[in-house]
Amino acid sequence: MHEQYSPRDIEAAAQSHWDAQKSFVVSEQPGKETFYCLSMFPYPSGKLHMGHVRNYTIGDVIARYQRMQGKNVLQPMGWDAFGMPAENAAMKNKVAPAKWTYENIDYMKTQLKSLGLAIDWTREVTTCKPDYYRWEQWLFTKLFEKGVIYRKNGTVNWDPVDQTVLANEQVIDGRGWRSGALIEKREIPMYYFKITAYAEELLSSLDELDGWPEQVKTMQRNWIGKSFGADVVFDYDQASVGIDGQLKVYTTRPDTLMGATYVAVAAEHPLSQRAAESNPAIAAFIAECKAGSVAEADMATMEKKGLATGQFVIHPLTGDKLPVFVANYVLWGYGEGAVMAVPAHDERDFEFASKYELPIKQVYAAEGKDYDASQWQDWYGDKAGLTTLNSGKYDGKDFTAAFDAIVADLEACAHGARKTQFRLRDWGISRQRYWGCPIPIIHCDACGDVPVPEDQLPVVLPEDVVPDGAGSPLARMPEFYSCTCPKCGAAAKRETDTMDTFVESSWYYARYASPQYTAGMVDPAAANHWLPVDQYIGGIEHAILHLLYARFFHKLMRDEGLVSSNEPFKNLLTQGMVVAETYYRTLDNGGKDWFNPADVELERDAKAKVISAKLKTDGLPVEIGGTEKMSKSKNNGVDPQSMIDAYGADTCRLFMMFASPPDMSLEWSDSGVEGANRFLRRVWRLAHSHVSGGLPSALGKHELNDGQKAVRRAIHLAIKQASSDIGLHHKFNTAIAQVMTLMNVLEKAPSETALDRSLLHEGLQTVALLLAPITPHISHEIWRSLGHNGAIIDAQWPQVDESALVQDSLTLVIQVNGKLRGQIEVPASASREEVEAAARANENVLRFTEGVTIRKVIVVPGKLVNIVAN
Ligand code: ANZ
Ligand code: ZN
Repeated sequence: MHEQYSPRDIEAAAQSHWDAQKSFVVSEQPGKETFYCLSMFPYPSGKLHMGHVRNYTIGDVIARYQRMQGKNVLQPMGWDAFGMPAENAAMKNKVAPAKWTYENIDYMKTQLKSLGLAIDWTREVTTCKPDYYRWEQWLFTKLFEKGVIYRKNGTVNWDPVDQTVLANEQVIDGRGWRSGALIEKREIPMYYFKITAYAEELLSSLDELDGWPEQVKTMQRNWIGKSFGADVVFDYDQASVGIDGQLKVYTTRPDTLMGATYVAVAAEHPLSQRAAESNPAIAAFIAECKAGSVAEADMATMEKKGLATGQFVIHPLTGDKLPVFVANYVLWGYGEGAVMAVPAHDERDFEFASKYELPIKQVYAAEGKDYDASQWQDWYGDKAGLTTLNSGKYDGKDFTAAFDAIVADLEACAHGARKTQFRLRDWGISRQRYWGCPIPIIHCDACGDVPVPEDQLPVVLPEDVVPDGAGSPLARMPEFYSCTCPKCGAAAKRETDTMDTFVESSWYYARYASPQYTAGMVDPAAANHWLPVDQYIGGIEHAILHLLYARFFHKLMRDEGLVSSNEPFKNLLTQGMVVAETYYRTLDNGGKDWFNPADVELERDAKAKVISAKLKTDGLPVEIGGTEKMSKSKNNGVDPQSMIDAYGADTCRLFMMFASPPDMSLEWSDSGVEGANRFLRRVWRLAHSHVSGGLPSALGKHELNDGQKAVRRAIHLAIKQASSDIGLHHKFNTAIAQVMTLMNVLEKAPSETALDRSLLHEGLQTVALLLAPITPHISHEIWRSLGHNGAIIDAQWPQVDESALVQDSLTLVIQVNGKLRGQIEVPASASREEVEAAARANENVLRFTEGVTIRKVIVVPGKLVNIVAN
């Protein structure tokens, strides 16, 4: 063991040991308990960022800990390699997305390796490679034949200048991100996964996921959005509409039907279309609605607008005539594309009715409360404790009674019916982009859409193409799209759209079980051996779509007989963000110029509080902008590589795990990193000075003196606490704090006698073992130096010796009426009565209770005694 802690050397040595031993290559071992630990795979954007490092370190700590529990641990890694950034980089640098992607993968792989992750690299999966996506295409053809995938028209953002379809995030304030042109909505044929057929199961099986954060399950539930309501049918007013007919609306609040004062329909609704024929203002309004983004978030915040169509419909219960409006807040893709508006009790209707001065009719009241339009929220949402009014025969009812009575009457006159529906839409997966998995369909004039036969898969994406931003290059490559129909042999055209990249990330976790399998998507035996994933770790930003799609795919694969479980991820850990301070100067135009923390020097007061900041290059002040998620836009990212290069992977890992619990945000701090490094140097120094005195004999059943007992107790207390912190709660930060406490004890412990040295040996061994999942390299080296032949990677997690925890005597704090009045020493085995008696006999207690009566004695075992007296 060298005197100096040199991470570069010991990390290289540990990593080559693991490589040579193939330490992390796993295979199925019947009878041995498995643990599948998976971190969300990265998009190969160029280099690792701090969020990746945090994610993969958390996963690695869990994987290594589980291995030390004696389990057969699978921890794989791969690349979510299709996607838009590669196309953008291609346009900018004139290099093919494939080349850019593969180069990034090479570099990022060396970065991941330098972190010392316990990954089975023989299972690496790269989603842009044909051996992966061919199985995605295979499943697509199967599902297409089953009708689980179908084709229909969908709405996309169309950039009329670039002549291309844009993703939602490429539309900024209604304009194309490159061209600046106003975006139009267009209807084009697309392929859809019928995820709605699984809506009920996706919802109900959330209840089985005990190992998922409640918050994530709630987000999924809301996204699936099961609602209980009714369809309500309004007859057309023949005179104003011009024809006989019926308008159907979906409502979750049929109980408020008596408060409906108008109806509103979407721009695409037949009633709007009909009105537009004779009314140019309506036609113009409809055109305006069709422009703009299709993103749902924008729909929620935009200003409510509409026009009266001049049409009326008949209220099914009162016979009143209600005006029909066309309104931009009514979505065509939801319910019936029409709403009965109840402005007194619905936020959107209230905003609309107030703007257009439409009647607002209150149909609910709380006892003793008058309706106040400015406080209408009181009447919306919270239905508990309200009763109906202004509702004729339905007056005086609570929500459920009003709901049931009104729906019963609607059903009786065939003008409505109870209905449950989901907010979840089918998943449109067609993308008019080049760098994605080709959709395996051939269009034949005679036979229609024909799935590519299995023996012609994969449909290979050419990799040497440089896109130019003007539509999909595949659509301009006859060598790609010209083909013959597999059914009739006539000339046909291959589909040139590619799949949403969420498709690849929906099943990669299953492919890892048998990544080289050539006879199918997964080898069912291997998949069922490893799945479901025991621990999945990733960012909260994937709480909805990725996790929902992966859960959906798991059920699709189950129904194909490929896996036998119902859910892919048993336990989920959503890690917090990595945040850092931001610094800026305000520019003349009001914009901000952001400076990287590395380029800023801080001035601190005596209490180390930052009082000002200046730029290193010019020495002039910069503003402090507060902590934010590390991002390019705020220029507050810290490159993990610079930290690894400067301090080594172990320091980096230790800092990440110590700075905060994994599900909380982690604030970057240079001093925190330095502190982590200092601690590792202390560990090293103690280990070095210990082993340079020669290795002691093993600790036998010796008589320990009181001081030695205290040391041994500290060792086993650290084991006990760290085991529950890591194993039960994933609180790596407090586990590390336990090791730090132990180190304080060990550094002060005497090392004169052989027994002292044996005890220190046990202590250092424990430090190495407890730190092994977190800082595996330094643990590897110290373990070796402590005289072990086997590597620490094959060692078991340490066991608590309960006898070492037993204390002969305890020191208890004594309070009188909550105020500290002294301490007593009692035998550890003392009963509650004995403790109380000792406390009452204490001279301070006697002094402070003189002249008053002791009313109560509260004993908190092991901690304190409080005497209540007055
Ligand atoms: C009357 C009413 C009264 C409503 C009230 C709400 C509160 P969720 O819960 O998301 O399922 N709605 C129905 N179809 C719509 C569409 N195509 N575009 C916009 N809004 C639509 O939403 C159901 C509610 O959303 C329905 O219940 C309807 O407004 C509205 F005090 O009907 B409600
Ligand atoms: Zn054909």
